[in-house]
Amino acid sequence: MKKVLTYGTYDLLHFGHINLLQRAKDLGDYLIVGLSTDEFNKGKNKKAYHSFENRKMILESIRYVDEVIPENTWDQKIKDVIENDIDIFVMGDDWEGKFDFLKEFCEVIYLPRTVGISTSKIKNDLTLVK
Ligand code: C2G
Repeated sequence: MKKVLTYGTYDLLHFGHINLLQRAKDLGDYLIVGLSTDEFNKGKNKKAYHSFENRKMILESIRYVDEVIPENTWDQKIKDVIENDIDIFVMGDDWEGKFDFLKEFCEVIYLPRTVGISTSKIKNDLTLVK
């Protein structure tokens, strides 16, 4: 069984997220998502609209996602790759090169981001709605 791992905040879920998850799952048989906790997001200067528990429940309902684990720190990835016996690590290419240190442990693939959508765009556009 080929296991795939990716990470993210996945707040205000949109089609860019789904495109990433679908392509990640297509690379293997089992997809694990490391979901950023609310605490970890503070370090990313991100404040998710939905709590970790609600973002986790939403992700777990997606057909491409097989398991969701918490992302608490930047440096848990090697441990996660080893402990979960991961074959392929996947991220959108806004992270191109940032996780190449994982190449020692698994394949690393950066997938093209979906253009024209992001959680911050959604938030911004909503402030413009009368
Ligand atoms: N993404 C995408 N296209 C978009 C928006 C997002 O492909 N239009 C991808 C991102 O590249 C990422 C995933 O969807 O792979 C989740 O995006 P975010 O929730 O914004 O994740 P991020 O805050 O980048 O967290 O340790 C890594 C971090 O946790 C990544």
